[in-house]
Amino acid sequence: MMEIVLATNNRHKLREFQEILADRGITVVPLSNFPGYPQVEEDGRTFDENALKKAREIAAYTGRVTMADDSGLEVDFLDGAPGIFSARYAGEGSTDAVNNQKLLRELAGVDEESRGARFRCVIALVAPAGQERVVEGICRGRIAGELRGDSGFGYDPLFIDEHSGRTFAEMDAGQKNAISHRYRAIQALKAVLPDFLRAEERV
Ligand code: ITT
Repeated sequence: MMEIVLATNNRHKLREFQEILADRGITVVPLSNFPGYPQVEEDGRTFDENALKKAREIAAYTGRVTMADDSGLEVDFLDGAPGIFSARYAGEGSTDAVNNQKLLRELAGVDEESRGARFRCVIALVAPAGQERVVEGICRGRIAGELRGDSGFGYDPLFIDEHSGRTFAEMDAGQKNAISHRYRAIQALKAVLPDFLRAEERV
């Protein structure tokens, strides 16, 4: 059984990783197992930079193979915003509800065809000895005109999956986790893992 530390403070991400990786021989180890872990400042300019920074600092602290997820919503009409600022779109420390209200305001009066968006998830995998991989997953959809559904987190009540027409918050966890950007990034992660682990054995 392979153990990988997940460098996140977001309990929703933790649960999604655990569910998506449940039967795959990979145990997701939460940061809470490492009291005193550093708070990583997300000052990168891209998802890749932020994911790598989080994974590197936590791998160095724990001495364990670590992965980090940097993710967000990119809205076409807003030229990719909120992007890397998704968690703090309406200001530092803002809640999901306030971020969603801001997004609705920014898109007020924009018609349905122009409300395209994508969720993006970048995962960095880092070993303490220095090996690194970066993978990503995206999921296309569009932004609803009002909040719909109450499962999930973040922008889920506003993100309409283009195939089902339902928002992520109108799906149960199993349905979201079978199609989401995070699911796709984790599939890409699994594809690079054997080679990564073989190289670790040689370290
Ligand atoms: P960590 O950095 O500790 O992992 P965080 O929540 O700050 O936690 P990010 O910096 O990657 O993580 O910001 C991700 C934000 O993007 C998140 O807070 C949501 O607003 C949004 N987001 C990402 N994935 C999402 C999803 O599956 N559903 C809804 N919103 C999502």
